[in-house]
Amino acid sequence: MLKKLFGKKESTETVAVPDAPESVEGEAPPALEEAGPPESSEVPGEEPKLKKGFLRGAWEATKKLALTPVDPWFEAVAKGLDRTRQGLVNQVSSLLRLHGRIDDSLWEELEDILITSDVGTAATEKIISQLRALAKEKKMTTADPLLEELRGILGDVLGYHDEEVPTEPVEPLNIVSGRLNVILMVGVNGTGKTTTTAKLTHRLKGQGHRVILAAADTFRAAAIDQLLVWGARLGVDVIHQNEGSDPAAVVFDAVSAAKARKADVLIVDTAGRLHSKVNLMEELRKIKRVLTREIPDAPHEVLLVLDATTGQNAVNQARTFNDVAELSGLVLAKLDGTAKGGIVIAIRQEFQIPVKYIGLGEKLEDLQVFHPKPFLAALFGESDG
Ligand SMILES: Nc1nc2c(ncn2[C@@H]2O[C@H](COP(=O)(O)OP(=O)(O)OP(=O)(O)O)[C@@H](O)[C@H]2O)c(=O)[nH]1
Ligand SMILES: [Mg+2]
Repeated sequence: MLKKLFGKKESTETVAVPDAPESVEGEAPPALEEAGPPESSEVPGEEPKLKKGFLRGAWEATKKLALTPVDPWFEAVAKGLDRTRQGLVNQVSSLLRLHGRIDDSLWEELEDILITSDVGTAATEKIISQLRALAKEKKMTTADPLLEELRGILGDVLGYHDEEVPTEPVEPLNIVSGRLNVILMVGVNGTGKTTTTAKLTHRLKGQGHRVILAAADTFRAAAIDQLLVWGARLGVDVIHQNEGSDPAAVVFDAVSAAKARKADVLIVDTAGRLHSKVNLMEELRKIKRVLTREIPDAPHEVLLVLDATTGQNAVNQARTFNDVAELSGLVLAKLDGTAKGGIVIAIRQEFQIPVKYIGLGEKLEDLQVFHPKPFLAALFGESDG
């Protein structure tokens, strides 16, 4: 969709995301474009002060868009995880049914399904050994009951214990009223940082927060424009400088602007690549230093956005970023684009850092709070958990 919004500009400048997988790059434009005429409340009423030219065109384009109705939490997660349900749980369930007996070849085939669904070797080993122990302990003769046991074990790995589960998503962010809350979005290129920034802004605005964005990805002019377009569409200010400028300087400006405009939340969109030879991690440290100098307890959240379709790479990225950036949470974007949503299980097994959100599509509404209950319900094809 953004590519379409960028229209002419894209033909002269590369805005493609190099590492984004084919399935996502080639995806149909989001429903925003397909939808009919907007209802007046769905497009920010106040026209922003945009310079003429491409951004003006992009703003005009947003006027034609309408937001699709928001699915309730469980349904939205179920829709987004449809491919994983088919790829993981349906496969396991057929295997157990068709195989019938519990023997070594069953464990091998089960292991294959888990590994190919990106559950990861550590979690797979744990799951198989626990299943084997349970099968022995309960003297199981047929494989069928293992599905229910698998659900229980996945629940343990995901941290689901039967404590009371909210029926509505509760925002998992460290946001305190009466202060400027700063959220730093990090991740390698193409994982979904900017889109997640827009989706998060949409959520927080919907809860009445005053949000400001900082375009600290100065690597490409198109990256700045991308955020400006989202900002125009969401009706929030985007603090930006020119392509190639120092991201830390943008952040400094953004903090001043956010304080002056009495914003509740400042979300900083950062680059996945840099112009200079400066190490990405060094750059992030510098951004963090500026933030902490201006607001001692900032950033209040450091969210690493991972592309769920990249499997083991996502696990490695989480490791690398966590070493330098003191992550407060993970966002697993593009879960809708893969049958390998088992990556959530691998990540949960491997890291103490919570998965706070999951990205389930390209539309503003497609960011959902991660909670094991709707996640498991979606995986096991249950309507309400
Ligand atoms: N299907 C799907 N696509 C997504 C999701 N999140 C992001 N995308 C798409 O992934 C592509 C890259 O997203 P961006 O938000 O530009 O990624 P980025 O991390 O900001 O990329 P750079 O700025 O180049 O580092 C875009 O085409 C997005 O629409 C998601 O949850 N599901
Ligand atoms: Mg970006």
